[in-house]
Amino acid sequence: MILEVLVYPHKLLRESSKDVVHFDAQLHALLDDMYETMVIKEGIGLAAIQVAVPLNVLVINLVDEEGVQKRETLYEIINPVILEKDGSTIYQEGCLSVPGYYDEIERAEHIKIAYYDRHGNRCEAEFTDLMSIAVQHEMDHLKGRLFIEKLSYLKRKKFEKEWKKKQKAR
Ligand code: QAP
Ligand code: CO
Repeated sequence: MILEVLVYPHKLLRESSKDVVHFDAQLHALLDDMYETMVIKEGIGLAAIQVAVPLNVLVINLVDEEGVQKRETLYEIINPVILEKDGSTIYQEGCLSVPGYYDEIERAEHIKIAYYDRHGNRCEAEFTDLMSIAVQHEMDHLKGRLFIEKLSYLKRKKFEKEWKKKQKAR
């Protein structure tokens, strides 16, 4: 099922999400719906709060060198915690909840996380490059934070002005 993706400045996007307790059929349905929604909207990452579900659940599916999004490379990440992070990298980020806007954001280059898979198995993984950026971006959603909050004061002001103009135009 395709879900509605909340768009900035929806107030739910500022909400902190809660840990998943039951790794049941309802969670699996949520993960499947999030995946379907992300792919159809041409996203590479989606947090549950973006579809109005305040749970610590995210899906990430990068595209390969040919630009193809293969389901085998899908990550379903539940209740993640950062164990280690280091380095720094800058990337032109976007977000399905802030459609049409992209800007450079600085994040840790490398992270190590602990999380659970859909069956409740505890996992650990280390990420660099785009996957590291994507996990950090999506984990921010779980705390109610959007990438535009990391912009400098002036860039944020410019963004707000452009966003208001765009809202009026639609
Ligand atoms: C988060 O972002 C992310 O503006 C996922 O019109 C960002 O999937 C991970 C999208 C940067 C890694 C690096 C954005 C689709 C998708 C738009 C997305 C749009 C259509 C964003
Ligand atoms: Co986002």
